Amino acid sequence: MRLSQYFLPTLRDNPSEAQIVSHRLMLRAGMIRQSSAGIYSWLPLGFRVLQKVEQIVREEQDRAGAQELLMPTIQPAELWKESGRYDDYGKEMLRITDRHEREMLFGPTNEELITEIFRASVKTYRDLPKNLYHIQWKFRDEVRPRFGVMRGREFLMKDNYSFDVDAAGARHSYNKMFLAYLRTFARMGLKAIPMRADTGPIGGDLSHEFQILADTGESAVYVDKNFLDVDLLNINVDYDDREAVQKAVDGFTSFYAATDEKHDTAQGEKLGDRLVSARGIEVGHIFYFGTKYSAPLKANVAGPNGETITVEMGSYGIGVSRLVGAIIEASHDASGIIWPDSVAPFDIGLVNLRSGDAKCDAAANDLYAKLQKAGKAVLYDDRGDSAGAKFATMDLIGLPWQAVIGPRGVAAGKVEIKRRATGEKLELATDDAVAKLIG
Ligand code: 5CA
Repeated sequence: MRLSQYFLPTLRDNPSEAQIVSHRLMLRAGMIRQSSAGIYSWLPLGFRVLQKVEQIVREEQDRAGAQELLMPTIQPAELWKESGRYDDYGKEMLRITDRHEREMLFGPTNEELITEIFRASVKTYRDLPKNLYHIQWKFRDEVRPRFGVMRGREFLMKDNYSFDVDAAGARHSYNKMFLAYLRTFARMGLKAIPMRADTGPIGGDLSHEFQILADTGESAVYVDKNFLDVDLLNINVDYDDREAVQKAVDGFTSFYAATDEKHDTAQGEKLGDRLVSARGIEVGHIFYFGTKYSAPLKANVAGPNGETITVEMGSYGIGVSRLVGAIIEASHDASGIIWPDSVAPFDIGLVNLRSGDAKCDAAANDLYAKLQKAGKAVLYDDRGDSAGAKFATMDLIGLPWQAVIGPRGVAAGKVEIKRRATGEKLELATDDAVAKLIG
């Protein structure tokens, strides 16, 4: 993509409304634009990152045996009356009346709707277990939307729902999601810490939140320092092996980690100076709530002896749009964003220091073509701006690699490449630079 043609409305100055670094950088890098409080448009650069994050979430869900579907954003109020949550949910729920005076709502979550889909078609224990997910926009009329996409009113969530015949099966479904979550966040370069948590309006008695440590986090959290050294990138448990999965989960939960509401001061004190008290950003939350929805909504199946079994359920959420902000909170410096390779909007930023100069243009066009041919996503700054402005833009938008073409390098047949994360620079012959950049 040539930057001269790309829609990248960057800002030079810090927008005064943004209180935290990820919000500031998302606005300055032209990733999002607010349309009303807590509601954002995703501009091309931001949308590419959102899609990358979504795809990692999708791959890890699929790997763990969940199946993707897509439910609507607008739901009928009747279902929520059946579960008893219509009144409980209060003002956070956006209630809508259609032209026929039917009560509808913009879904804040989907337990009711998925349970209705399930009960309409699954009638026997033989069809279980099932785990269904979607990635869909939610609306919660938060009292205090803030921090950009971190606490929005409209936000993108991956939510899935497991259905099992018994508690042991449901526990296995929960455990698989637990491990899938650790893998998901690790692939985005994040260390997400599973913490025992409150269940709030979703309900149930077993629940973990996945928290990223960051000073700007909304939750106070406590964690055993030793957890921070645990390798989360190489979790390779056979998801069908119930015992192995349980053992792995037991291993991760053996470290003390709790949110404020669940913090046990006595247990914390036992850790001595191993206890880290910090702030956290909740990027995921999983729940096992048994028959809380399946009982009132009558999601029953026939058992082996014709008996009626009310299915055991769990639900599992990931804040997909929030993650984009959380990744920036975890990975930035004074000059801008530093994208982990796995979620970067483009792999390489190509800077032509003297656009319009025949030799520089030829060298830049050649490198651009070669990198694209090798399957790399390249953002090519072919504009007539000053070198300083071009470097500042590249640092701000945080692509993992920068490749710089200038008159001096062209004369010597060289390209300078820079790794954004470390600042390390190498001057290489064009073919060596291509080899390095395509990895
Ligand atoms: N039904 C359950 C699980 S599917 C549920 O709704 N859980 S939740 O309320 O914890 O939300 C799941 C995730 O969505 C949270 O962990 C958080 O990362 C994200 N999230 C929740 N509220 C917001 C919000 N207002 N803005 C951005 N992300 C949010």
